[in-house]
Amino acid sequence: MRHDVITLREIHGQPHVWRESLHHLGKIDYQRLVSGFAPHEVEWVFVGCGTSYYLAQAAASSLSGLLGVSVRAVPASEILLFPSLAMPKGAAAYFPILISRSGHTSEVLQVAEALTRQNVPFMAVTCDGRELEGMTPRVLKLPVVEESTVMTSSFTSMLLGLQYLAATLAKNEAFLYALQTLPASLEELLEKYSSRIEKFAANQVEDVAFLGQGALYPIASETALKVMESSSTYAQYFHTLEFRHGPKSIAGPGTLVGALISETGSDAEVPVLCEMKRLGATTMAVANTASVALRECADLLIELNLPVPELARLVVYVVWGQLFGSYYGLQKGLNPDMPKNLSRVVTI
Ligand code: F1P
Repeated sequence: MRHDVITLREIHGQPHVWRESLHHLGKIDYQRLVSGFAPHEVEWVFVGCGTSYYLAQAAASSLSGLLGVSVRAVPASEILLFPSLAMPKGAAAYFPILISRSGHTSEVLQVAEALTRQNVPFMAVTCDGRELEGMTPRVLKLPVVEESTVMTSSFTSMLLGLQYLAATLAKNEAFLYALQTLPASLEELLEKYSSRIEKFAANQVEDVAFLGQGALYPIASETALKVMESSSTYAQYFHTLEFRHGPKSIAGPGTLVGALISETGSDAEVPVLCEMKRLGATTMAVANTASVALRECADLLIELNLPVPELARLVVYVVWGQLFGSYYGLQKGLNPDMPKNLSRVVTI
């Protein structure tokens, strides 16, 4: 692993960061954070930009799956430009959760200001804090110091934080215990697969698509974003079975199709990847356990073997796309620590 590349160091440092974060999360009073806004009584709206928007989607799926409540996730810009679409019953009918690693992103701060003007309480989830943490008493701040422009350990740690909150409200001790096992599991998986991904990144590709269903759809979205940001390669993301409905026309030699295979939907998802393999695409798969068919269809297979609930695997699924994006960027002669056109925070 290239120790001179900060982004790679931080990706490989996630087991340690997760341990620190989980220790911190064990000391928080979640009832105070959400007091007056029980998710069975008020619809929560997760809000973010870029990676933090995909985090918002993954957090919404987690809350919905753990508590059986309806939740929504929107980009901050939608609340600013189309508030009646984003929150049709009016902001006061919702509990907004504003997610921002930096706490400095202009669109998120503008949403915070608008909610404050309307006297609508909201929660902030952040790493750096900055202005956002000073705009509400309800702050979930993760002990993550991340230098890289692109978000990696900040994404996984804030998602762990929101899953920890949801599982606490659900009194789901088994899920909380499962989260505690992830740092050690990731350490072993990084040892096993990191160099394989570095070798796999030597494949030259033109078109890239990552696929996922259910709570893995935002993880596929974030995976594609990591490839775009870290290697300046255009990558798309789709619900797995949606790929057949038109986008598969891109499939062929020179295409990389990556599938994040769920446990629930694997019987339907694996055939999609095998179909793309038959069309000549290069294929990559992340699965918890692989069927014979998947082993035959995946040029690179990352098998997790995690004995934890499916939702508790989300943070582990995203790591391989984080690595692929950086390794592929290096392969193209780029520097993942200085991604083209990007800054660590978007201010407008
Ligand atoms: C959001 C964001 C990131 C993106 C880049 C610029 O930041 O758009 O998603 O990867 O780092 O900032 P934040 O609001 O979470 O700080």
